[in-house]
Amino acid sequence: ATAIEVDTKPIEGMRPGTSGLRKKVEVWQAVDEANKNYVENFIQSLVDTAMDNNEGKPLDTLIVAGDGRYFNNEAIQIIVKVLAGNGVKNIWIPQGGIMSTPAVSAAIRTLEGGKAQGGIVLTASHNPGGPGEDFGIKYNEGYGQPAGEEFTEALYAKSLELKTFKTVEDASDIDLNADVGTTFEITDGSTVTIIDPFDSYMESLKGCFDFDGLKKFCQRDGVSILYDGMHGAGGPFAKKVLVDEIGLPESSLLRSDPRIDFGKCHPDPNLTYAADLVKKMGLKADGSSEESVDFDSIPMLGAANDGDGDRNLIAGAQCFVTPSDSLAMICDNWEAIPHFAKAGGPKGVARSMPSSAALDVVAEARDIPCFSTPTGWKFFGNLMSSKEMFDGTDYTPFLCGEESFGTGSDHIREKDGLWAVLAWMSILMKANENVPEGEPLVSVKDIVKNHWAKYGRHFYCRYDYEAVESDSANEVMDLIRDSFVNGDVSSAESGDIELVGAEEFGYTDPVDGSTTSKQGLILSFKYPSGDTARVIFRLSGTGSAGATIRMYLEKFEKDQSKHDEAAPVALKSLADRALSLVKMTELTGRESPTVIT
Ligand code: VG1
Ligand code: CO
Repeated sequence: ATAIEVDTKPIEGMRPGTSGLRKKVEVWQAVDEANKNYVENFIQSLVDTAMDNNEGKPLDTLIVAGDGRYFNNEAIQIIVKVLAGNGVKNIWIPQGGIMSTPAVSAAIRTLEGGKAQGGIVLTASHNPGGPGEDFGIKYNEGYGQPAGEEFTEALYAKSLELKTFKTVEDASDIDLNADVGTTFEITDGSTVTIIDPFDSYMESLKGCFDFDGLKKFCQRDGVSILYDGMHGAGGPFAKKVLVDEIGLPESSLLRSDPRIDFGKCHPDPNLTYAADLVKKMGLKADGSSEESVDFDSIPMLGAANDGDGDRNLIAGAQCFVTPSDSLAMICDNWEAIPHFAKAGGPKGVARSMPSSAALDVVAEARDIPCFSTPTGWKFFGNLMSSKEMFDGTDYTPFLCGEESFGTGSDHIREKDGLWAVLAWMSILMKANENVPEGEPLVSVKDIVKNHWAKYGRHFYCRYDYEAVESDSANEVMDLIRDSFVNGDVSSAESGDIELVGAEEFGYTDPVDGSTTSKQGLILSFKYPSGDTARVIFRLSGTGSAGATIRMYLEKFEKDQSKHDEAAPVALKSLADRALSLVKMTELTGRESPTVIT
């Protein structure tokens, strides 16, 4: 085929958000004439930006893969042509077209010695897929990390000025199911190669965990695991790891075949959307226990991953582990994870600002440097790659996480759903090391309760108000900013729980000094008892229509006798107080949140 240049018009609205650009699939499909060449325009802007960062030269090697949602394969075919038109020499596509986001990150880092300069990932992550639902594209750079804001802003600027895109003429479609190693010559200078989706990722996980030990542990009486793939891209990877390698029975896997519409489910692994798994773990949707179920009949560990396999939900029998707690507990139990144990513990840990301070408490006790970053995995990349910031040695393992069910380490540069599952399996294995055969095993619940007893509990939950009209959402944010951050907290209407502080979070990257502002409005409260709490308001950057307001609630409780309450109950009065202060119902018309996680 031959490369050609085609005239096009700029299309508004291509500014990537927290993690790539997400739109209704019909926008990408250019159902409306106004969106003609939508995919081509976006990819051309992306390639132009990547070439600018490559001294203006065409890229040598790129990976293109997606989470398998509706329009995945059609988009791959279009993108291959645009990349070939732009002279990208090697285009690597996984067999079947599907890879989880963490697997793409791993492949960028290590496949053929880390030859890929980046990866184009077709996913809208935890957003639903199928006609009428979401499709998305994001870009990961050379270390496997999501492109930062400098890149995405440059891409956006280019998209507004685009006059032409490059593609090829008379090229036939690639057979995505061809054998691994098959090559397709698109133009003289551009070849597609079908790669193995699993290799690099398996290698990176094996470097983190003791697979042989886990295999033995899983044969013990009383050890059983349930994994819910939510019909996303994580399923086939879970099968490889949990069944083929670790030897768990196939019945450990639920919904692990990828489907274009995720079986019509919302592939977001939380208490609401992973309802079946949550029930099987003896839990109710508010995270409290279903006491009528016999504890011993419930699997030891339950886990779910999202559409692109980078998020995780962790639960034990009758015990939901909040993501913020999970992160703190993984940190405190680093001895159980070879990747950390080899270095005498993680050299640093980080969490997104709205995640709870449970991690900070552990990091302080264990003398590990701890960072708080804006929301989105791209902000962890620099910290994870900076050896100099720590002890300068080559091996500087790092642990990161977000309250939004994202956990991972520096083995790759994305959050990693299966990594979190293996981390918890490893913690359970270590906790049961000295428990004799026939004795009751240490459960997730035991580990969680002991942790709280030692460090205190950070009650945590998040209210999401989805698809709010953008103007009303902005009014809520402006009210907080004007009245409390720039105004005076003492002007707040009085109430039982006193508003004592307000600030807007901004971040300066400690590695490259880049700054990011307006990353969340933080309200600090004081109870009559003297207890303190905080509530954060943020607008989501991953939606595809209207605005989503997130309200994050957190309250620390040292007193062990109060640890058994369900989080939404413990935080109800704080939530009511904050909602009334920000006039949520008045400004948005919403009486209650869309989901509470
Ligand atoms: C959300 C989460 C954020 C996460 C992002 C991408 O962003 O809050 O923590 O990194 O999704 O996750 P926002 O801007 O909507 O709050 V994924 O699994 O959707 O790539
Ligand atoms: Co995701």
